[in-house]
Amino acid sequence: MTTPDLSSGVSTAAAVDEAAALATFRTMWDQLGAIGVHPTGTRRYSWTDEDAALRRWFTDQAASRGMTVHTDPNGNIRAWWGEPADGAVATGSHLDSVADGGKWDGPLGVLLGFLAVDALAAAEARGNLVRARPLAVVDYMDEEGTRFGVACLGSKLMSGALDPETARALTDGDGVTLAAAMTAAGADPQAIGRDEVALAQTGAQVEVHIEQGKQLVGLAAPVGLATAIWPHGRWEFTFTGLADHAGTARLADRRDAALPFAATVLAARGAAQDLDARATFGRFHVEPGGPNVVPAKVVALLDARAATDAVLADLVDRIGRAARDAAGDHGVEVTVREISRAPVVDFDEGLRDLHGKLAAEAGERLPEIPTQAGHDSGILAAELPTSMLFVRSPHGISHSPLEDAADADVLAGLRALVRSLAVLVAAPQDGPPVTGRND
Ligand code: HGY
Ligand code: MN
Ligand code: MN
Repeated sequence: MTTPDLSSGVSTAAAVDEAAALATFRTMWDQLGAIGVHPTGTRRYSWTDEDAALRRWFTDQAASRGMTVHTDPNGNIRAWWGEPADGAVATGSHLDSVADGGKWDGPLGVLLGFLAVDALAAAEARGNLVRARPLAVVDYMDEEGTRFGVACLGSKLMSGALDPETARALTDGDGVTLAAAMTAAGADPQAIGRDEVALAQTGAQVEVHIEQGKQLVGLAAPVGLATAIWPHGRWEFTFTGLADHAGTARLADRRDAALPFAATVLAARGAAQDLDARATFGRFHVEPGGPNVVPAKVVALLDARAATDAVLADLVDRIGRAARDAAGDHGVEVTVREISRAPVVDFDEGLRDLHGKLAAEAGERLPEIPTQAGHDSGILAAELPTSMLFVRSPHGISHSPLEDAADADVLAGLRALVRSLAVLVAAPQDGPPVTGRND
């Protein structure tokens, strides 16, 4: 395993004017905060008016830095510092959100990507950085999967992990397909799919993200380095019973679809507890949905995650069995359908080694931590070297308006990003920006 030469003045190339960076961060933050933010939380969903506003904000940020913007066929948008070329370095994250989410999950990585360009451009102007390859700040399309149910849509399409035909047919809560939503937004759904150009142009990717837990609080560290992502996925459970009168139908005669669903929610919690895993039914709907009608149908999405692929399989199997048993007890039918599944991800050892060495040289701590959250960098790890830097979240709460980060921790994340990008963009063009992939 090798990493780029660190002997050539990384500290001068990676110097950050922290007061200026913080001022810029606040301005960008305020502009972004005007888009899709409601009293109950952030709602930024793919291919909506808010999504278009986010893209305009991104384009304006790029233009103000003299960067050119390209949107790839999968709707991922890149701001280029330098001419697009194979083997470029990428950073960034996503601007979409969960339903009534926070402001940090995703945007932090995009904002710090632009701030990193500011710092590196200043270093170049001082003569402290000789850039050998371009840098792209990326906003990946629909990371959360809030609208169409499948997470990391942009990176899964880009890498070929999701079949384009399947993707085009995904529907939102109103029955609008991804294809129709893209068309309405002026994009071409027929062009989606594995993108050899974007893959070749992404020589390595470093993503900064808010930590979505309390590991860094426990470690008293402002920034951490991701080691691995737990395997995870989504499964649709459909319970089908029979509608009847909520007053006159005798209990013994009912085929109430909500009953086995309720039992399955509890069983999922028990199985997750037993296996030290996670299982959540966060989205479900009841049909016909009348207050005085026995539920005829419940359609529910299970989000399940575990430390290994085998434990995840066991977890989903246990929950499926519990659903079938409970359905049988209540005269209800149940079907289980896998919507998506991502295997375990081990982030690139060459990049991890680079981040660790640079942190040590700078005298800063960079503890290594695994995560249970999914990310575009996890999807792309199957194709190219990727890594993730996590910024401490003071309460550990995420996918909630309570998401937060302290200024000092944001700046620590920026320093960690800039010193790594300074090395990567200076890496000679006759090879990859970093070697030591996990293959
Ligand atoms: O759901 C996730 O793990 C991520 O935050 N998209
Ligand atoms: Mn998220
Ligand atoms: Mn995220």
